[in-house]
Amino acid sequence: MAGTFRFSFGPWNIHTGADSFGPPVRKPLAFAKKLEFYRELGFGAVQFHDDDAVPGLDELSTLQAERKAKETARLLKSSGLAAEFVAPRLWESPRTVDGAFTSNNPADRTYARERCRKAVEIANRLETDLIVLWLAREGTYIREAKDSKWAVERLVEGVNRILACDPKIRIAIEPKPNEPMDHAFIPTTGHAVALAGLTDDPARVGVNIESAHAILAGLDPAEEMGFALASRKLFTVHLNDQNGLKFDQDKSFGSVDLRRALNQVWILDRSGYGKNGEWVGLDVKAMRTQPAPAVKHLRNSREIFLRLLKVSRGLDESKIASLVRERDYEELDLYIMERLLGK
Ligand code: XLS
Ligand code: MG
Repeated sequence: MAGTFRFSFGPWNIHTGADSFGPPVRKPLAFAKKLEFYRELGFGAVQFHDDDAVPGLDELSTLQAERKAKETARLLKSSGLAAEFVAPRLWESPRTVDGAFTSNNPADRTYARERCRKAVEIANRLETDLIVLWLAREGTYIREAKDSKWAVERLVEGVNRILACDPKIRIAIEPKPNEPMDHAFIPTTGHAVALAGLTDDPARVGVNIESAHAILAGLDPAEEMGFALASRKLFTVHLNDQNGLKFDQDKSFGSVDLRRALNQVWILDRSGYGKNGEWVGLDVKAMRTQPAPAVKHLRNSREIFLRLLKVSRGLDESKIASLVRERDYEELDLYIMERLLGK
């Protein structure tokens, strides 16, 4: 069954090029300016952090936050764009320095739950039912700092509180094995799917699979997607690429390993991804060398996806089926490589 593909990205993907070793190299763009690129580049939805939609969220009253969320919703509508999800930013505040849901300080855990409640409010204003939880600081620098059983129980509690905020809200947990933490409590799709099963309403808890995060866990993104699809838990994706086990590079989709990218496109397409409204989300960063406004990484990623979709839809399924029946995987190996080489 062929999929339906609409694309989204977050405003943080148009960025100043600052990294841990150097200051910004491009002027920051206002959110409204960034929105102008979406339609032009062929994207239909915006991914949000809670404070992308409501800047300075922690310092605002409920009324002020509500007003700002409504203003962002109006801007989105006038740009002809949808909101894909809202992700509470649980990794920058000093109150999340030791984690959010799993902080050893109960006051920090209360802050995290409150921040998630606000994110649900914002999601309602932006007319999306999806919350993405990247559990950035839910992990340890040293094992002895936290009991991992206790930590998982706190994560279940945190997810249950979000589910209780609104019966329509769904949650996509975004697993990542490390960075910023030394070890994360939910490093892979399997952990995220198992965590969903521990919550009060498992059907409303799924995953957001990021290509680079699967690769950093030494796993294959397409295989992670297969597991999530079989579990009916693939609520969204963050497509990008990664060149080996190092910091999270968020490279353009397919720019390191085209065959690994083909397999992601192929499994999404043959499983009918998108038919229930799922978006093809990107999470990609421009090279520091790029002059402003630096959006070609978004254009490239979408373009590579669409070209690989043509390749996957052009594959001779009956030829593949007979090579699989004969177990002639060497022949199949060459066949796939020839398709990628445009033979
Ligand atoms: C990490 C996350 C992050 C977004 C969403 O890869 O996707 O980039 O902030 O939380
Ligand atoms: Mg991501």
